Amino acid sequence: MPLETPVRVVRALANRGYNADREAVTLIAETADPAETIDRVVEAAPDGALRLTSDHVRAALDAGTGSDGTTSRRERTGGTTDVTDGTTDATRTSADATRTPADATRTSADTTRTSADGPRDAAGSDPEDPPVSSGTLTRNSVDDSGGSPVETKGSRTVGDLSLRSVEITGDITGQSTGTGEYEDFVAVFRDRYERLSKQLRGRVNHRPAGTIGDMPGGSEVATIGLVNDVRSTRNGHWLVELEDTTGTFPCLFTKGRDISELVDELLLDECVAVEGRLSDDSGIIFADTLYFPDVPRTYRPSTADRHVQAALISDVHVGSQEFVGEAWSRFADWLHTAEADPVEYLLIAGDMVEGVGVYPNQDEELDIVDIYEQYETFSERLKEVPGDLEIVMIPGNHDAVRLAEPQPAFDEELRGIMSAHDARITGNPSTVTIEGVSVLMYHGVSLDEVIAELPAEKANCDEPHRAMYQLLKKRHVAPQYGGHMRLAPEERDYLVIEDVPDVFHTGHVHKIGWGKYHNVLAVNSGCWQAQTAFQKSVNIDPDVAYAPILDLDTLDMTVRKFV
Ligand code: D5M
Ligand code: FE
Ligand code: ZN
Repeated sequence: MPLETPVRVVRALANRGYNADREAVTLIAETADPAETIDRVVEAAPDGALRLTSDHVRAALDAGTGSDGTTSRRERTGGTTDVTDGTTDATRTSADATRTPADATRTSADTTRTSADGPRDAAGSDPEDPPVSSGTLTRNSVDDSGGSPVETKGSRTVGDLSLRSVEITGDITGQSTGTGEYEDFVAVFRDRYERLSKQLRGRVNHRPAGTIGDMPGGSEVATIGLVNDVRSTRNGHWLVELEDTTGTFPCLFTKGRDISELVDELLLDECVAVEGRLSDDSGIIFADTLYFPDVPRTYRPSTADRHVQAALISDVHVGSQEFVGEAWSRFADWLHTAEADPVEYLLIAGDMVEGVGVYPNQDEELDIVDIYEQYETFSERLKEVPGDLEIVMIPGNHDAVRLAEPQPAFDEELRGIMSAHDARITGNPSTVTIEGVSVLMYHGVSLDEVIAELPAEKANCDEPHRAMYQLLKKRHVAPQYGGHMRLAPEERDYLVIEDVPDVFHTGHVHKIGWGKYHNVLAVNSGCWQAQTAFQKSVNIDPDVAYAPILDLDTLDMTVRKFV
């Protein structure tokens, strides 16, 4: 492997799951055999090190140890590296409340809006409960009647800061106990079962799987379990195996009945209940009803006591050649105008930076190759928005934290780089309660899986909010283990949606989509990265430079465009 240039060294390290500071890269590039040096440095690096320093390189060169040094990112980070504490100081004051806009006369190009009595979204909706309103930017279902271009006048006035409140719950940061061992997987699935089966227990009279076979043939019976297997039979029926803490039991969904269509919605490892009749030999349940933990239809979200708004964004991807810096500045400038006075909160659902070594050949499209420089530039970009904004950030799959979910928040070093706004930096997922409105923030890697596995009318990439409805229905942000989504087994399943949120905010798929599911507002927030070569090759057409603005007093949404 020719490794004569620092960029190649960065790429080779990234392939091993490491970042390195510039001096370390230079030291490696200057050795006689950089490939061999990388092997040695990787081998000698302390467990859990995310970034290699010049000290690591020197120590490895001095020790003269040699080995093959191949360690996957997953093995290396398997649940033991997060040590930071996500608690934030409630008494803080705004760092820079008196900023004035760089260019307050700019106008935002366009807006689209929805309201509670907006367009009815009939296609593919939950058959029992049509969503109240929903929208995507690519379909003509968007009601833009109230959304003529708005002139921006005057500059931002900061209101009474004492009215603000932000509370964070469900954050893994500093709580990680997992070691990646088999027992941890047993523990996390047991916790998932305990907490989700509790939500189903009131609805069915279930029996432990291990005892169902002892019941008389023909009995009415119910079972609650994690989906262990879904298989079609030779006759076109579906065999679904459910597992609880006592064993597994097969349930047959006969073809042609309404219930068999629900099998399409099942993902492995999600928790469901099945009710039906036991076969004569007590070996199988003929399923009559399938229950998901779901959100109660009667759910009534909380709202703020005053007119105040939050901007919901994600996928900024600073460091990518496709990062749309000018559009970002237009967004930041708009926030400095009087029109944006009610916007007091900014939520960022992951992928702050492009990262390094995330996808094959990603480095060919990097504008900034050093991960720390990427965060420094992101921090500069963030300084463009008003200093009084309350900012909440979670990491995504491009960020420099462990990839496996739940992801802990940025470590101390990265917090130091992004310290300007005194942002609340928390794990993925986290629930952020803003003036009484609970917002479940999750980056959204599992959406890829939900979209790939489910029929298009239930989940597709042009309507990401439909995939989010499925996660709400399953009461779990990433039900299926394996595939794209990597699970870090912890004592507790942080990915269970224990309490129904008022708002569910995700990103990752780079498409805007929003709508209400049983009165919960689901918002997927688009991106600030123009189409990449990879996205072009697979026909992903991202929604770039839109900012969903949420009214916290009504839970209505306005999507603002800064293209
Ligand atoms: O992901 C943005 C979207 O694009 C998300 O739906 C995954 C998909 N994506 C992007 N690049 C790749 C590669 N190389 N393989 C598979 N899927 C990909 P983001 O996390 O922002 O890159
Ligand atoms: Fe992204
Ligand atoms: Zn992502």
